[in-house]
Amino acid sequence: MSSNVPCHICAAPVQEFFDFGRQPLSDAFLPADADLGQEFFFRLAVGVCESCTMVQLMEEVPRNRMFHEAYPYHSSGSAYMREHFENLAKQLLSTELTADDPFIVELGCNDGVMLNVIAGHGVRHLGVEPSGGVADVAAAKGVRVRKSFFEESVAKEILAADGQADVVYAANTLCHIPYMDSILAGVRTLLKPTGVFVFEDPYLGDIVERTSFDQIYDEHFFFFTARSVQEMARRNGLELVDVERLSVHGGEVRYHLAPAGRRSPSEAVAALVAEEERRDLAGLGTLREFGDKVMKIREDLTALLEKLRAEGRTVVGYGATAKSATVTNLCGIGPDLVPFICDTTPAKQGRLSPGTHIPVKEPSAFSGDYPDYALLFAWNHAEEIMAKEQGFREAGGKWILYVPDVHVV
Ligand code: DWN
Ligand code: SAH
Repeated sequence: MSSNVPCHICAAPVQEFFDFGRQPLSDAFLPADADLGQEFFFRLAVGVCESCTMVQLMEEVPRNRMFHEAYPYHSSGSAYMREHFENLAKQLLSTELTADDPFIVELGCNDGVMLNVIAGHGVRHLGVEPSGGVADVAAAKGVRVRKSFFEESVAKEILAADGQADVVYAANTLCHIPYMDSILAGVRTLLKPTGVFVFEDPYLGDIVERTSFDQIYDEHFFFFTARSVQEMARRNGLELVDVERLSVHGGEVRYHLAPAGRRSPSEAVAALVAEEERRDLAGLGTLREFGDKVMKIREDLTALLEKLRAEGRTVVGYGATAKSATVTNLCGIGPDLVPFICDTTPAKQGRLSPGTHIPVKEPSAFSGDYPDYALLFAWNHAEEIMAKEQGFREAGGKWILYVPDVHVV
């Protein structure tokens, strides 16, 4: 175990608390004829900063390996998430975007799931998205996109071309970016003094409470809390002024940051920081206990899958999520236990899952001949998927879930 990695926020030592071992890139689905010997692996381990309490990965994967032309995740793949982002867009339009000719910049706009609503209202906007394929999908919807990684130099160019922004927004993107100083300097450069930086990401409090360890993978570098975000903001001339708990993706928090001294922090901020303190959320004891629970899930899940195989039952994976790479690689689940995973994403179909090489197939492979059990890797979309797949239940099928523990429904 190494404990001398400097924190990406404050440079104090980061204390490692869990090692997932050798892991592949979670969204690197391989062509069926790929040279498997060439696959990229890294050591996935997490630690907590002794000083600012930010939970983060111990090793960083170069960004171009993860986010590129063929990045396969399309945000619009879930009806529930489309609705979530439509609601957020409407909320911003009626609160922060009411000045004359307002301007909003979104970091990691992906396929335009949020900005296409803003564009539909004729509001000035710009998406900054390095993954070319999904950026093209956004552009085809009428979203104005710049294909690049957001960082300070890019913020200066946007400022020169478009002027200051009323809102900078990022969903499930800020936690992907280790070079936070450059990002927050860029946000400060771009924001009007009266503007706001709003971002939402998986919440460490929910990950620990539900043992949703599969939120930990290459792309997710930081695991935020109100306390660590407060410190991160303070170091960069910003202030945490509001927090909202969200139920999407298994539990997130939406943070609102304003230039320091410009807005008064809401009571919700102090309340969440106090709750984290009470739970000792960033304490090594709490985090090591989380690690013990992960090992218990690993043991229970492999035992269940091996038992079902011995009984001659069929099990199919549902949702080739980025999260599933952590689960399958940690538990050693390959095609011998789960012969295929079905997924609606064309860019994943016909390919092999990273590291464990489970074939990914179209949803028709599932509904054409229902298995006895479906292992729900997309558990964060359980409600939507179970409603859609009622036929599976009616045919006697059962869902296997592994969060917060291994259970069958
Ligand atoms: O943070 C991230 C989140 C927002 O998206 C990224 N780093 C990568 C990605 O993570 P993920 O792949 O774990 O996200 P989801 O949203 O849990 O992925 C759902 C997967 O399941 C997609 O591949 C689409 C698929 N799916 C399906 O086959 N049928 C989804 C639904 C709703 C369905 O009905
Ligand atoms: N906002 C979407 C997409 C999340 S996936 C949603 O919530 O569903 C994370 C996205 O961040 C990817 O599309 C990836 O290309 C993008 N990304 C990664 N690094 C980035 C950076 N430095 N600037 C802007 N976007 C980035």
